[in-house]
Amino acid sequence: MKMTLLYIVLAAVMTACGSTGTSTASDSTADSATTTTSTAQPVFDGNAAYQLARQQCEFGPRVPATPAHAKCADWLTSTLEACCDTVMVQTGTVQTATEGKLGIKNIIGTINPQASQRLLLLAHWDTRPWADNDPNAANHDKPVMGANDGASGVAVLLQLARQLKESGTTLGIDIVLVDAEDMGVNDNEDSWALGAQYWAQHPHVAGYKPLFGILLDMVGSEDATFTREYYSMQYANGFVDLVWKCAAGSHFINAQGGAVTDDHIFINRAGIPCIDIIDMRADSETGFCPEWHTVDDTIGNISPATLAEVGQTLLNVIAQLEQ
Ligand code: 1BN
Ligand code: ZN
Repeated sequence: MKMTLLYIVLAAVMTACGSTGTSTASDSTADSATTTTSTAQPVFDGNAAYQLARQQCEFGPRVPATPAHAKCADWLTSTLEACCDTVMVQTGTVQTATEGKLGIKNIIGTINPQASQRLLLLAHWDTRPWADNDPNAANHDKPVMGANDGASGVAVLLQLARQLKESGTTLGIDIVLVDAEDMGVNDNEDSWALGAQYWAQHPHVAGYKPLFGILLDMVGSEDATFTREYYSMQYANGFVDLVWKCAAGSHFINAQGGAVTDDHIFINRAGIPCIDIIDMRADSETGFCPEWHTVDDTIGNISPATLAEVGQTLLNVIAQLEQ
């Protein structure tokens, strides 16, 4: 029965983004933040999203159990409160691989709580305590600023919520900002995505069952390549088709990409088909952008135009699911 509903939704929207003229064209300037559309579709504001990424970075690295993390949690909560119908902060305790037990906060904003057709949107808001991929070993114990790896996905979701408050939507939307994604260690899959694992075991609503989930991770680089991530295709290939059809620019590449142990793995295991829009690089040793887990993951490497492309893609997907 559940599969039938998903099939009907996908069948109804599969051809939609491609056939309704919502293909987009970027402004001619190189770092333009504004994406224009050929329909009456609302336009996502990449400059506003950039400011939201910058504001997160102004707290400093948002490493769990630090004052910057606590202050940013309060700011995220009040920022969501301004544009969601309800906001809750889910607190819990998780076991880390290297730091013992840790208190976490997942911050959850809900739009249209009464709607039965729902979309789950996720991004991690914490930042990694160690820049352990930095080319300079002296930086390996320093925290990562996480302008891309943390702030970028959150910024797009905050701006999206603002714009949906303005435009209205009939869809139910749940924005889950998950904590403690980035405290993992090599060769231990379960040491990553601790906030998402906690949420998957303790959903904020009993029996919660959205149509789909979309995770954003590292969506701010000027050179981003968003290929079809491996586990997203394993768990939710039809939805990957839809999202890439709704893609609002050339950073989205309709080809299979690499696999990543990210928050979406645990959401899928909990029975919610969830995809990951993540910048993966076929030509890099790590599989990610050069700033990944280095001290160079700073706001200077964030492009308003890339944020705009990702946000516009989400607006296009939402428009299709509304129909
Ligand atoms: C994504 C961004 N991830 C961490 N920061 C997930 C990940 C887990 C990436 C394990 C590589 C290995
Ligand atoms: Zn990371």
